[in-house]
Amino acid sequence: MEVSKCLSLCLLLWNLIISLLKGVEASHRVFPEYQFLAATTVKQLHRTVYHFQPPKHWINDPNGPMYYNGFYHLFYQYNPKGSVWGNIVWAHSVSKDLVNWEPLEPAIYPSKPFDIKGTWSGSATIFPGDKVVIYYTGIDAKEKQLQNYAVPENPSDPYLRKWKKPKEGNPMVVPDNEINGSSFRDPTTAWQANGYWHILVGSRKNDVGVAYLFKSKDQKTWVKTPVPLHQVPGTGNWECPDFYPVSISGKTGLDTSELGNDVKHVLKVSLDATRYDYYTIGTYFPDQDKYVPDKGQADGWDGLRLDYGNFYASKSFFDPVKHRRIVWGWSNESDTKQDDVKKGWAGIQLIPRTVLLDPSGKQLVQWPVEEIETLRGQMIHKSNHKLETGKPVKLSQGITGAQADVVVTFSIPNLDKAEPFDPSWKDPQDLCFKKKSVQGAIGPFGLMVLATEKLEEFTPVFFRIFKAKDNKPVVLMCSDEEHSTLKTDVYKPMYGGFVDVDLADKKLSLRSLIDHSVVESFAAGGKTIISNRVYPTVAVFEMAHVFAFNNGTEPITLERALLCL
Ligand code: DQQ
Repeated sequence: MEVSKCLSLCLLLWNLIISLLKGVEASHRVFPEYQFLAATTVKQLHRTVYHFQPPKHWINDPNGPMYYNGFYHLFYQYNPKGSVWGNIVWAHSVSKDLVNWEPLEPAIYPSKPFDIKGTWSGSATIFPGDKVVIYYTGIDAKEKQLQNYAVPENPSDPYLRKWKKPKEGNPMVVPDNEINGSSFRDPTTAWQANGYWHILVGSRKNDVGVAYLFKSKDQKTWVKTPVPLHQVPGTGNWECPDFYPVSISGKTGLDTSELGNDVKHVLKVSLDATRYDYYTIGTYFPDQDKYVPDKGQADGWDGLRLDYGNFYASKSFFDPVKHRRIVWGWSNESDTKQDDVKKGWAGIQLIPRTVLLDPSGKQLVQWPVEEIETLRGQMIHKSNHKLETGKPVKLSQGITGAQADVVVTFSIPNLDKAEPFDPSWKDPQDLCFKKKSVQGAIGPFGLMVLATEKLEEFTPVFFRIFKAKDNKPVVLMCSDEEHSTLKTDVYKPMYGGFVDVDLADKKLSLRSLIDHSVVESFAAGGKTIISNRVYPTVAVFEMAHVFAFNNGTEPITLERALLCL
């Protein structure tokens, strides 16, 4: 074996071991004993109030989100028979506002030889003339993964309740000899360029993660290009690829087929081995069927992530009403399978986020859709509060912090005191670990959410600020689940990500969406995001509080805090 191949295989194995040690669940693991165990009761304690959840049972990937004929549609992977992964169908809900959802009957389920063992993830495309088509992965009787299509039975039904899988043209794409038929799935939304329609399908060639590119003139007969659109050695299987344009100068999202000088492209892949969503920003050359990440964009395990916490298998779509691109991501449970069966449910979709290119051009920024703000009721304001070392300040005076939208701005008077940053600290998650019990100069400071009065349980989301050799600040965002619950049998990771800000105004903002067992935190206007799934036992309902804290030696001011319920 060539040295480089051997090295990347070793890297893949090593990363797999790390993932397992970190508690990441292998994909598509079947728990036969629970798969058909329908829930008789549904436990409310950790159920969310304003996140997307069906009334019961298991959910995973968001599928085929779109806006069509007055409704937002969300399909998702669902087990109608139990609270673990299995028996997967495309469940379906519609909404007028992305907040209130109406459940409909499953849209796509195993019924044909080309999907008899499963209807897995995929995307929706609205072709010219308002022609809606869903591309999805079917599992055949031999467990081979095929790409199929489905169309509405009645396109003038705004609910698009019933879907058919036409005989003609199905299965749509079967794996050829080059393709690994057991890792070939999750077709993207189609886009048009150079007179052809294009889709990507995620896959791997041994340890090389691959996005195969298929082209079609008629949207039905697809031909694989000689070279994949993109591939990266050592990254393992690529699931749920997403490929879309972002505007360099604009503040609006772009339709999937948009091209031009003002456009960059984003390639997002969900890495099966780590269960995180990574992306690069780059240039798409439609005439060469090639995508090249920009210089400096790490391509793979060290790459940018849409979310540095519990978020996977995301999918975006263009909303023509508000001219925005919206991304949905799935957040898995991190309790035990037995807990999930007892709860009668597992999995949520995180709040949909608008996604734009950051003005730096180096990363994306995401922000909860504005509709979520219509849920705001009672508000509590606090301003100009000095956060003294070791003296947390309660923000949720007199109200519950179990479901809240918290927006805070910290100001950091003295950046000069920041500790030096060691350039060998490449991995933010490791750095959060390394500094776990270290009092810094600037930080840790941030929020403690889902916290009991006496802090027996709490989930901290916080910053540490360092100073690089050129005196530029390096901002680290962490979240440590160790004290999130008194329960001992749940996965309690430490998450971390760097936040690319220059702190010229000496201010750093944080927004946390708290909803009983989920906390989604957006730093610096959505440059870095960490989502947690946590299971407090005492910090629940009226007993859940929100604190601002500073455990660094240097003073921090809580300049503005807004807590809305
Ligand atoms: N989940 C689906 C697959 C996809 C994976 C099956 C990602 O199509 O690759 O439920 O979570």
